[in-house]
Amino acid sequence: MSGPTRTPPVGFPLEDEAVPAIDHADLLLVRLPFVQPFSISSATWTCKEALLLRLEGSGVTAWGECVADPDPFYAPETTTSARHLITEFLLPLVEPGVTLGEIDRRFGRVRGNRMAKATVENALVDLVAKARGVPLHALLGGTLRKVPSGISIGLQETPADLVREVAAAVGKRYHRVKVKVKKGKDVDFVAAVRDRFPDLPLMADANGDYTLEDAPHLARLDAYGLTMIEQPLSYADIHQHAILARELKTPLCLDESIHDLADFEAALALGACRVLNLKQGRVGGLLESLRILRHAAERGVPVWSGGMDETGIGRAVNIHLQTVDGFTLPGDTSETARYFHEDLVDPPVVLDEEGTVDVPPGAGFGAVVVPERLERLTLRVERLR
Ligand code: OSB
Ligand code: MG
Repeated sequence: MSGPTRTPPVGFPLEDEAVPAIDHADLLLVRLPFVQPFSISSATWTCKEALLLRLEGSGVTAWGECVADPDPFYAPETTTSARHLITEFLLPLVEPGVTLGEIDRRFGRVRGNRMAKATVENALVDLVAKARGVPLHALLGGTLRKVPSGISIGLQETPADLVREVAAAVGKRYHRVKVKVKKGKDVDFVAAVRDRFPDLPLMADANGDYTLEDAPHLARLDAYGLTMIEQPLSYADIHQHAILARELKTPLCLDESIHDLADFEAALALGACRVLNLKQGRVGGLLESLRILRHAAERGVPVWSGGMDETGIGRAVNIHLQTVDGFTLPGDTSETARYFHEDLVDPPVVLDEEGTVDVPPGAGFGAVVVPERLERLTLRVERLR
């Protein structure tokens, strides 16, 4: 049996779904070259390297994508740590016939490692949905069939380069633009974008590059009408964000610091954030995301869906989740072509004339993994069961 858990059952229908029969479980490591390198304050990536969990059973094939990177430069978890957790601790807890709520309670005994947990949970939810022949959003109780778009633009060499990238995004009709900032690449860059696009919904993400001593400098960003500043301070901090929040007019949003509902409650209680970047792959998956969404909705706290440059598998999951009540702002939901020349799945995510994204039709996460591309982009396959 599992150990104690902090999260009691909360009555989402998803919790009562039973795990279908599983014939095979495989872990794949895939690598997709990026169209252009993506830089944040703490890392530069030239490709997306991701761990995928494939479950075959009940006549269907289901997938879960792990959002951990090969390196620990955004979050402590890595593809290698996730592989260890999945093979040694998480998958052994998965038994057919057991409900997803019970799996979630069992996973509660394993501390942290929420990216690894989300990988298994995502695959199980996809398996349940496909075995029943229903789309993911139906299991989640989502009502929207289109979700807003948003783009996260990586660090650029010069303000002029950034303005050019933002102009391209505006031309594509992205609903809001996020720009990455770091020390030495902040005020001038944001000012240049704001000067060219006075009314654009615009925000900045620092991925933890600043300290409290930078408060007066960060306060200069108040002049540019940003909707929020995301994770200005350490990936591990909540308390100092609460102090910084009192020094700034611009609302703070947390990303890295929030691993679960309890972290979110702590951040709200302290006044450390007024907005949440919810990445389902960072908080342990869809059930925890539903809990967080409900908590935020009850308190009127704005939430948007972040992204982790996912392949079409994780990207589709994020889109399905955004059909659920509680998301109040456009997220980092961008079209496939801005990341990859070629994705693992078809169809790609595209923006329509209104800059809106359709929820993929079909069972489970909806898009279909193309075998020939999967084979070409796979570095390693490992059969676990
Ligand atoms: O901080 O939100 C972040 C990508 C990788 C790691 C961290 C972050 C990001 C992004 C891009 O901002 C989100 C996306 O386009 O999927
Ligand atoms: Mg972020």
